[in-house]
This record gives sequence, C-alpha cells and structure tokens, in this order.
Amino acid sequence: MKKYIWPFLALGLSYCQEKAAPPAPILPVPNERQIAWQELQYYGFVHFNMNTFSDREWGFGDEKPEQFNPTELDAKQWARVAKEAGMKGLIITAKHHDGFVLWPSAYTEHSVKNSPWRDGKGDLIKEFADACRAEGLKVGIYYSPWDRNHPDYGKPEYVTYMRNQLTELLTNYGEIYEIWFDGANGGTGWYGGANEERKVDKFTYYDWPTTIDLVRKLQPKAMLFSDAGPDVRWVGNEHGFAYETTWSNLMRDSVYAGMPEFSEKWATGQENGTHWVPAESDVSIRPGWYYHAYEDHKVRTLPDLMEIYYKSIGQNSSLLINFPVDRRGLIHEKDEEAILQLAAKIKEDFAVNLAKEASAESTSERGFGYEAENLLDGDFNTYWSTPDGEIQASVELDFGKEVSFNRLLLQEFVNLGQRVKAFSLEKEVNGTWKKVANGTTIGYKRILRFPDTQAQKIRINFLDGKGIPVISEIGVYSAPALLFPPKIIRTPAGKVTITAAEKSQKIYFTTDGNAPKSGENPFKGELEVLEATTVQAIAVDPISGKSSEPARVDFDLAKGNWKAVSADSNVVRAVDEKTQTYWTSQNNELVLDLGREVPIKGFTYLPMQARYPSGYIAAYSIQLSQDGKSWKEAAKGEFSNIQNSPIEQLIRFDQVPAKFIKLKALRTADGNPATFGEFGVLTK
Ligand code: FUL
Ligand code: CA
Repeated sequence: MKKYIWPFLALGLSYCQEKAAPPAPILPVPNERQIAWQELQYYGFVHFNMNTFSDREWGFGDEKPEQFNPTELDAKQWARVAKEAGMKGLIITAKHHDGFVLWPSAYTEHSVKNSPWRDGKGDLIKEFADACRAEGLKVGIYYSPWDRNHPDYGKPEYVTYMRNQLTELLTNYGEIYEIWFDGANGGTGWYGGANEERKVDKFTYYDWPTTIDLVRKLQPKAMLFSDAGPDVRWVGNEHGFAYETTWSNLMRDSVYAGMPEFSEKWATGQENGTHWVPAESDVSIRPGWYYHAYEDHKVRTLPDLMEIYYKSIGQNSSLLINFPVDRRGLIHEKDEEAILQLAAKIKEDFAVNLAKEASAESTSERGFGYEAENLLDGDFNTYWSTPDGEIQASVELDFGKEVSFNRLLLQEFVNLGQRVKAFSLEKEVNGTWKKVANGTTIGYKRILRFPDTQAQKIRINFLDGKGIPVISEIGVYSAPALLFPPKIIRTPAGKVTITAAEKSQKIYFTTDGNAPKSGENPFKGELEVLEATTVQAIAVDPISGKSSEPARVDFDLAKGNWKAVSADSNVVRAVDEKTQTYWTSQNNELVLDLGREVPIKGFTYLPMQARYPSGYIAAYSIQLSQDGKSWKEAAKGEFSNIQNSPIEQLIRFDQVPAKFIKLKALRTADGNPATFGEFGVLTK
C-alpha cells in the first residue's frame, strides 16, 4: 500500500503520523532470557566423559578415573567444527549418570584430577569454555542429577553435593547460556559400593526450586533446560523432531523432569499452556550419544539430517545436535563431514529469499508502523499485524514475474505471544487462487516444504489464531533438490524397489554392470532380481537435470524359496532382506534349506544393526550339505574387528554345489548367543 508514496512524502508522514498502538500481548510471552536464546536456534552437544572409555551409554558408576585417558584431546577442534557447521553454542556433559566429572571439583575424587589425562592437572570445562569463546560460541553445561557413583545418592546430602558442584561450574567458567538437567534415572548403580537400586521421588527429591534460585543467582542469563523447563523443555524424543503443531506454551505446573507420560502428553506444548517454555530437539549424529567405534558406519546421512533440520528448526524448536567425541578426544572425521554437509545444504536451501524482491499487500493492516513491508525487511523485530479483532487476514506477495519455489518460511513475533493456529499458502493461477500447502502453528519459525511450484503471485491466509496475527517475516525459497544416491532394496521374493531422497526425482537404473545414465532406462517400479545381479541407479532432479552419485547393490540369490530350519519362527528375520531385524540363535547356528541345488561360492553375514549389539559372530565355520544331514566344512575363519565395525562380512571359497548351508558361530564377540542380522549366499 505504501509503495506508491514518494520517499519525501513518506518521510514527511513519518514525522506527523504516530505509530499505531502495538497489539496487546497474549500470555504467556517469553522473558528477556528466552528472547535472547530463541535467536540461537542451532547449537551442539558434546557427549564426552567416562562412557567414551568404558564404551557404554550409561556407566554404572564403578568406573575408575584411570580409565579416562584421551590421547589427542583438542577442544579447539570441537569448537572449530561447531562454528563451521553454523552452530551458535556448545553444551558439554560435565557430569553424566556415572558421576565422573570433567573438572577438578573440590567435592569428589571421581574426576579428571585423578586421571592420567594431562597428568591429573587438566580441567576440561576450562579448555572447553576457552575454546568455545575463542570461536565466538556460547558455553553450555549438561549436568546429570542422577549419579550412580555417589554414595549419598538418594539422601539429602547428595542434593547439597549437587549444588556445590553447580556452584563451581556456574562460578568459575564465565557466562553460561544454558544449563541442561537430564531427567533420566534408571535406579540401579554402584553408589560407592552399595550396588543397589535407589529410587527417588523425582518431583520432590531434588528440591528444584532451591536449585533454580541458585542458578538464577549465579547465572541470571542462563536458560534452564529440563523436561519441564522452567526455561526450555525437552521435545519428548531423541530423533530431533518437533511436531507439526508445536506450542511454546506449556502447562508447566503439570510437568516435572523425568515424568513417564511427558512425551505423550506434554511434549508438543499446549495452546493454552500457562508458561512460555519453548521446545528443544536433541539428537545425536550417530545412534549413540557416546562414541562407539562400532557405530562409525552409522553416522547420519544428509537426508536424515535435513529431515531433522526441517522438523526441528522448521517446526518451532531449537536444534541440539550431539557429537560423540571419540577416544582420541576429537570429533570423528565422519561426524565432521556429515555436519558440514548439513551446513552446506542449509545454506543452499536458503540462499535466495525470493520474497525480498516481491511487493507485499495485506487485506488489512493495523496502521502506521505495521505494514506488510515489515514482513520482508529481514528484521524479526518489525512486524505486520491487523486491527484488534481481525484474526483472519491475508498477505499477498507479487514477485513481478513467475518464480519457482518449494519452501515457505514464516516467523511470528512471539515476543507478544504465540497465536496462529491455522494458515494456508495459495498461488494465483489465471485469476483464481489455488492451494499449495497449509499449516497449523508457526511460533518463532515454521518452514513448510512442498513440491516445486510456479507463480507470480502468492498469498498467505491466516485462518485461525488465539488473537490477531503478528508476523515478523515471510521467506520464499527454491531449495535445490537433495541429490543423494537412491535406496535400492529387495524383498525375499525378489521384488526390487528403488527410491530417491525426494519424490520429484526420476530414477534411472542398470542391471548389466554399466553405469546408469540420465534418461536411459527409467525405473517404473517393476524389477525382479532372483539371481546374482548388480543393480545400479541414479536419482535425477527434473528441474536442474543434475544426477546423484550412483547407488550400487550386488544382489545374489533371492531368498523367497529358502526355508530356515529352526523351531523358532523368528528365524526368518535372518533372511528377510531387512537390515534392521535380526535373529538370536540359541545353538549358535543358522541352517537353511535353499530349496534346490545351487553352486555356492561364498556367503555374506551382516551383524545385527540394532542399537545395543549382542552376539556378533567373531569366528565362524560355514558348512554345506546335499541332504541336510551330512555336512562338509567349506571354510572357517574369523571376522576380525567385527565388534568395532559391524558391517557386512563377505567370504568366498571354491565353488561347491549344495542344497543346504549352515553358518555356525564358533565364537561370538561378547560370548552371548549368536545373532544374525542378515545372511546371504554367493553364487557369482
Ligand atoms: C538422556 C541420557 O540418558 C542420555 O545418555 C543422553 O545424555 C541424552 C542427551 O539424555 O536422557
Ligand atoms: Ca520484519
């Protein structure tokens, strides 16, 4: 509306025209601490402590300080990676459930001061804080209330211990931006040698109000995280996903840290929540929070990480990605590579805000100072709003020419409360409006993803809310397709499916060993592979024409006609072509009837891929038979390093025709019954 006014006239008007009254806040609203924090959005976790050396996720508490011995620890490397990844801060596990502390606390001997690291003179919290600040990162502290080492855990004395340690942490290391209180408490522990289960009433035992007062006194700017806040809440899962409807409002008084029904009932926040307690999505870049060499091949892929980004930051939540720092004391090369790929892709997706070049008009405007132009100025603190009572309104953007886009970003000026409950995006097609996408809540930031669409004019309709819309920013982007080698999988019956990371992409494939080419042999969903065949495929973005790197799977015999010989019906999980399922064999062997005689030249064994490994075969014997009764050993040997690297093992031997095959575990890595993630026969 204002765009036709000459600059001097606008200037004159701004002198004589008073800014209209701002919208009244809708409670709850964020406090100053929360307003400063919400801009950070993206920061990192460092899980590095005793578990790194005991190879556990939850240490029992009986570990010895001598075990803590990183060889090349360099907190500067952590900070450099986090900074390059675009993170704004880092949070370190100063003390995890096993009780070992990373600083020379005066209140315990269970600390770095009794470890070989830096001859017991090290202070990792100091090194960490210095490294972060040198990179301009904010410093955060994770402190586990549960302590499986401390003899007094469960008694009032322990709560004093906890406060003494918090006082050290919050006094000696400069400004702390977030303090992270974990809600986990499994009960059992070493507890100074008592070796027992200690249950505490999580609601009353820690006397949180007193601890919160202490934190406020020592670090008035620090955000306090726990399931229940008070400043920032857990998102309720460890996948890094917030919800399509995510409120920063929380019925805070109904929630306490560690309550069992939290995820189901409270994690999304509530429209009528009484307090401002925004969500934080925490997720590890690997399955575990702590480093395990056996997860080196399970670092999250770029599509996974992008999904996390859009479902956390894109759904009104901050994002906390964890680095399981390794035994050297470094962020592993693979984790670094993955996080930098994510950073590059985010940059690419949001490189150009098409809305910046557009003109904006709204169906209704609050008055001077709240114009639709405020939506496009890149400033969160300027916003568009409507007259009191006008909850429904639309904003129209005219790009001046047809543009192609697939992302809509909206920010509510939540400093006046979260309001929007429903909105939609439409585009103009020959004079009529057609729906493109819609959403529910917005909050600090909401990003909608939808297939590429073209238009010169779009409009955003604010359809329902707790009050009039108060919107800071609109962004419209054309994110280049995520080109990733497609996934190639097969059913036991031999049906092959090939899927790309994004639906709009075309897939081209080959089965003759040649490299797939764009435009040649498109995948139409019909492919059967029963014999040894190499399937290769690429994904091609229809708009840019760009191709992904090829994916390649060397299939061998399909497993549909095989019969696993076992009384346990779960045995099928060893040959179901699913890498995530596994079978545990009580007699340490897997016997298969292949249904016909085949020329066997070897086999493949995929160890179980589930989170907590058990029964990896470390030494094997492979035996063949014509009748399932008399067996002949075809090969025997070792799967070296399987514990640390549980990838598919492939063993070849001289061809033998056989109808039956048996894989026998001579030894498992941990002595537990043998497990089989997936077994295959090689004929080529
Ligand atoms: C959980 C803990 O039990 C995990 O070990 C990890 O620290 C994660 C961030 O929080 O509750
Ligand atoms: Ca603005």
